[in-house]
Amino acid sequence: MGKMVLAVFFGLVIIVGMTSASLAHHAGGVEVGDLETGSVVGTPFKELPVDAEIQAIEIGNVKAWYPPTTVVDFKSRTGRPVVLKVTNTTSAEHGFFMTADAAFEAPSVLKIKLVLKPGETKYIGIPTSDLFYATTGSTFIYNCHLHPAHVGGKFVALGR
Ligand SMILES: [Cu+2]
Repeated sequence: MGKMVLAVFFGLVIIVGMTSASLAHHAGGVEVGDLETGSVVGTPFKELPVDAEIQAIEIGNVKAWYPPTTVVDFKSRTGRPVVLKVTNTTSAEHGFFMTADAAFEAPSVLKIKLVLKPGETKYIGIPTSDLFYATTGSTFIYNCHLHPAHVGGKFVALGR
């Protein structure tokens, strides 16, 4: 009987844990994860098209996020979240930091920050509401918060 109660107790703990995880899920917001396990606003990354791929590259001594400009066209778009695939192709750790262009910065500004190990790929899901709430403009900048000399780029939300 004692064992039975214990089993039920553990069962409840697991259910409570799952509920809070799924609540966090449906609350929306920017999500960073892997293709196989990650999701944004409840939709797995593998079911969403990738809007842009951004890579940390090294040419000689120059470190850069490539391409220098990423454009996503919102004119003919449904409300699905924006999905960015970021890959570190180099042999050192690099940071990906994306935020609204300072000139258009709103009080509750969108800030995405992650660190990629050498060779690592991550998916970033951004609900369109988060993207547009973040700024009155349509330009975001991305750079590496680990290396000041690491050349960054610009994300343009076209036609919003
Ligand atoms: Cu870097």
